[in-house]
Amino acid sequence: MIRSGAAKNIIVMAGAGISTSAGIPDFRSPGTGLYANLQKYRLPYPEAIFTIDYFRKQPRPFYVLAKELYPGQFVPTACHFFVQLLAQRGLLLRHYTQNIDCLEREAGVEPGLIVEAHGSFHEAHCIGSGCGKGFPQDWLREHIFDDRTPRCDECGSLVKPDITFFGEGLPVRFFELIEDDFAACDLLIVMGTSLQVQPFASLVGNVGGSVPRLLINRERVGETVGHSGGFDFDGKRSADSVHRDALVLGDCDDACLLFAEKLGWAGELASLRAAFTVRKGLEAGAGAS
Ligand code: CNA
Ligand code: ZN
Repeated sequence: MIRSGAAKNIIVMAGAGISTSAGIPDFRSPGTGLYANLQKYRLPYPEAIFTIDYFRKQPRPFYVLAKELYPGQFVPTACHFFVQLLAQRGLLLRHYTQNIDCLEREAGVEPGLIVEAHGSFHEAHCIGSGCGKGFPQDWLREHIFDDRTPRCDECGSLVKPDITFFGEGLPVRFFELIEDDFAACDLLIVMGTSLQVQPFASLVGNVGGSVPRLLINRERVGETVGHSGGFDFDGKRSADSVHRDALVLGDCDDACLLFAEKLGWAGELASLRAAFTVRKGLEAGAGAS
């Protein structure tokens, strides 16, 4: 479809799995996922670390974790650069990510093409009722790296980066764009997500009824999301004419490298990765001097 020009409004939906090879653990992979490694924070239950009510009472575990995961310390993966290749060729309608690591920005994808569905570290606000004062990213970053809990200078309440916790609404931008984007989509690629978090997960059902959907993931997921909108890899629910779901079970970097090769883009993908390394090296050099 990409080669023939039939797909030119591609939406990518991504989750933590596209960043695990960068060294950022996902939530749910057994043994290596964040939830499996949160014992040291003595949480009442693992998801508490991203739950707004718990955060109001106990903000430290989140801030300790935020320091570990803070954007800028990791290198984008083959998946991120593959998305940037789609963008460079004018084929990317939008990249919807649940990730808060900003690695798609780091890979060069322009912010207008990205929807950070669960927010990001780019801005921060006071969560005191009736306050909501905004704070710049650098200020927040300094607090996180100095192990100081950020507090509002107006009302003394906690300041939290604008990442979406359980119990909070998604960013306005998400709701502003989904309707038109998914109506215009002609190929959906879903990578590295367990599709367990709503409303993100049910977006797979928002593309047109015959639009091809590809899942690249280590495990088979998304067959029951939404009412009838979930994947139908075996064609059990669909007539032959609309059987349009495909599954690549495995590592998403491997799959993106394979796709790049099949599309004749392998050289470009390698160049993007090399250019990133050079740029970071120059930045580090400039910082040191
Ligand atoms: P999840 O629930 O942890 O699922 C990750 C999925 O990716 C699982 O199905 C894994 O099998 C799969 N997976 C992991 N590594 C690979 C790989 N290399 N190749 C292919 N598949 C792989 O994570 P979701 O993103 O689905 O959950 C939504 C949460 C996770 C969002 O709210 C994120 O904010 C949150 N999160 C983000 C990050 C990040 O920003 N990098 C890290 C951890 C969690
Ligand atoms: Zn305040």
